[in-house]
Amino acid sequence: MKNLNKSKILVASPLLPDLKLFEQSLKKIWESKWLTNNGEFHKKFEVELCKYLGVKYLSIYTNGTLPILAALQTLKITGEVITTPYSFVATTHALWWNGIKPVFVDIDPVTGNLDPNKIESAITPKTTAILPVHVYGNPCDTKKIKAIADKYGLKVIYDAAHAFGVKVNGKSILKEGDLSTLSFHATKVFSTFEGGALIAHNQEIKQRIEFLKNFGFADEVTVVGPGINGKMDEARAAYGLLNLKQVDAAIDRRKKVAKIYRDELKNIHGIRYMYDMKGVRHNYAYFPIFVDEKEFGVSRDALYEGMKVYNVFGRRYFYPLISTFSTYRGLSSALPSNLPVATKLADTVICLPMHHDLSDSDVERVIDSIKKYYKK
Ligand code: T4K
Repeated sequence: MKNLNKSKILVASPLLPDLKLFEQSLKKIWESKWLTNNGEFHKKFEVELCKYLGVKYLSIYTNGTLPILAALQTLKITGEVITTPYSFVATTHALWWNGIKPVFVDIDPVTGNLDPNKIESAITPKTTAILPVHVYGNPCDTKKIKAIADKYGLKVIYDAAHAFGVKVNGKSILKEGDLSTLSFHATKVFSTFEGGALIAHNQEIKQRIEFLKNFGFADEVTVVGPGINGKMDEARAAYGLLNLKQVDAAIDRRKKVAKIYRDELKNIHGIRYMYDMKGVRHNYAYFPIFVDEKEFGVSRDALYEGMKVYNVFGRRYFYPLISTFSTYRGLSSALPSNLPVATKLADTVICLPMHHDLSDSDVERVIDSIKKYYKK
């Protein structure tokens, strides 16, 4: 292959602001000697994020896992929560750390999201909430989920870690549910090294979130609840402010990469990919393909390992399923027979390299590395 022995192409690459501009921000932080605890950059970053995302109440966090933990605390969720096994393990761990029993429900094969038609049969008297994930940035069927939640009096918390900037018919997906969470990890569409956010819909809830994010302090001498330290520091808030200015261009480039992948892979039998959804402004956070071994010619794992020979490093997000990990596999809802669609997606998925920094020739090399194994 012509591209053999070239540099590594990784599944993700961080969105980096101009270093000189970041140095200027750091200089200001040095001069102010104010490093964390709701400083000027932090305040400004929250305001600008609200504007960009089209939401009213948002709290930034030091990573994307803490907002899920904090969302469950904020709404005082207990008992059982219905969730997806097809996600990053942080989603379910947040329930476990809160002493909540996860109840896994199967997913929709087209979007990879929790299948709303399977939720009702998993509801028990102990169910208090639903925790879906907009996986790969694909919006969940929020209408159906809301109808079920309203019928049974359940809360809905969306893990929107992948859904930065995603809109449905012009409306931010983050406005759905009772609360939504974001991740700004280095591998995400929008990044602050590590970081995240919790999105609320009214001032009262936002205030509770603020207390809980700062150890429960309401003032110097009053602790109103069992809070944690979820605060983001000034350096990362400054970094985020700079990245906000270039995230749209990054999403545009991702969209172009997705188009090339789709055009080039459409005639390869045994490779399925996901399509844009009607009325959705996607962010192209990931580009998953699903390998049908019989049609394609080699197994998913053979392709995954084989691509590495050409220095192309995809990832099998989300394999293994969360429900197969030792903490969860004893749960009755974790039985593979309860999760046939999720099991199939997990067993066949490869997320191809997808980021703003891929050149056309990088994308071509990824495609070549797949074609190399076609019908082998
Ligand atoms: N909910 C959902 C649905 C999530 O997907 C996640 C995180 C969370 C919640 C929790 O949010 P955080 O607490 O993480 O903010 C990565 C990320 O660590 C994780 O944030 C993400 N989901 C998950 C899907 O992917 P790994 O273990 O696959 O990352 P790693 O270190 O293997 O990196 C992946 C690729 O990115 C590598 O090929 C190298 C490249 N990379 C990585 C880093 C860290 C870079 O180019 N630069 C970097 O700085 O989990």
